[in-house]
Amino acid sequence: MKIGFIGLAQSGKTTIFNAVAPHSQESHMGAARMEVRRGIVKVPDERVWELVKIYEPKKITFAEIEFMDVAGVSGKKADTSRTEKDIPPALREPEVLAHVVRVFKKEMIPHPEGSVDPHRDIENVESELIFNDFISTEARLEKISRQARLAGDESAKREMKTLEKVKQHLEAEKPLRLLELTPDETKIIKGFRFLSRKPKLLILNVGEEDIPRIEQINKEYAEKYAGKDVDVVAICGKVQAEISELDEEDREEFMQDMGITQSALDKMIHKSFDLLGLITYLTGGEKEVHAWTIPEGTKAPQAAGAIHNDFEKGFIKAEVYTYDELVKYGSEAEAKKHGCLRLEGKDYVVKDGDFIIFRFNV
Ligand SMILES: Nc1nc2c(ncn2[C@@H]2O[C@H](COP(=O)(O)OP(=O)(O)OP(=O)(O)O)[C@@H](O)[C@H]2O)c(=O)[nH]1
Ligand SMILES: [Mg+2]
Repeated sequence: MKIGFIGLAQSGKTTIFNAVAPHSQESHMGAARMEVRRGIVKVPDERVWELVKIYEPKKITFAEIEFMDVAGVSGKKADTSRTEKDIPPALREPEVLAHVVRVFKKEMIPHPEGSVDPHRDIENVESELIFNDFISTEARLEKISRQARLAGDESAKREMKTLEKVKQHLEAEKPLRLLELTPDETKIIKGFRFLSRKPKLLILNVGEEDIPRIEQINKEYAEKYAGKDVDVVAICGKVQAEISELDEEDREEFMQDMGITQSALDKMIHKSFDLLGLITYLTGGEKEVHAWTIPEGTKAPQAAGAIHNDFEKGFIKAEVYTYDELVKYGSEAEAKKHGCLRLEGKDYVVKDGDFIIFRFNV
């Protein structure tokens, strides 16, 4: 999974990126020549450590998330001279757009709009995403309308029809997250990677002085903005960056002193998993304990496919324990004795926290 930080200049994107992904690399993107920093982070998961105690494996593999410091927005929406080429390609890459919103005051640090106004910025960036999608849609429509007319190309006609629907929605200044599409239409527009269709996480970057009120602020904004494919997380980027530089032991104490209950990384990962409808199942043995990420609703054979194609193709059955029961009894054998082993077939929908042994045939 990829999470991309976007937001206005000086809103704290890099500060927060550094806090959650301290070991990152810089890379340059082709045409737009925009610098994008990337950092891969292991998804913290207590369950993995508990399984490690049981199996003492040679290898431990956590789920991973890639964070990207993309920037890429200006908060200027209807810039009529903008064309498809001005939209940074890196914006298309992430599955979740994390919009860093400046809430911290700090007069010394300039704001591109001359004043701190989080609600204005949230609306402007949303409008910009919508406008960018509008540009992409128009550009594509122009290109294929000729094709549809001249060659009587059926698939071009279908695409046009869907894009007209998309365009109308965007003209009404609504994000594509809110547009109902049929499975066919969804397939047609998938390749465009529309920006206003991506789940969005509003990251409220609050000042140090607001930490005591952070839950309250989170709630206020969530009431206004959270909804279909949008969620809100309030954090203090500056303090989170300081926390990330501390040793494990000092970290806990510092967080307690500051009145911070959960790290920014935990909050963001948790909400992003929810936005994308992702869950985790676990496998384990002497060789390896491994956390696997799959979309909610995935059936056993496809879940097995996350490990290897052959597991999916040759799927016979899944032996499933819940994580809780396995840890409670301390071993597969004990859990089995207590009747906790389930044999599941190809229609079984895998649950978050399932511990699975796949039986397959190749
Ligand atoms: N007081 C305070 N300052 C912050 C906070 N977050 C970021 N800053 C400061 O704001 C300034 C801009 O932060 P950056 O993280 O560089 O912002 P950015 O969004 O990456 O900026 P650009 O890459 O230039 O667009 C820096 O001086 C940070 O120290 C915060 O939570 N509190
Ligand atoms: Mg930056």
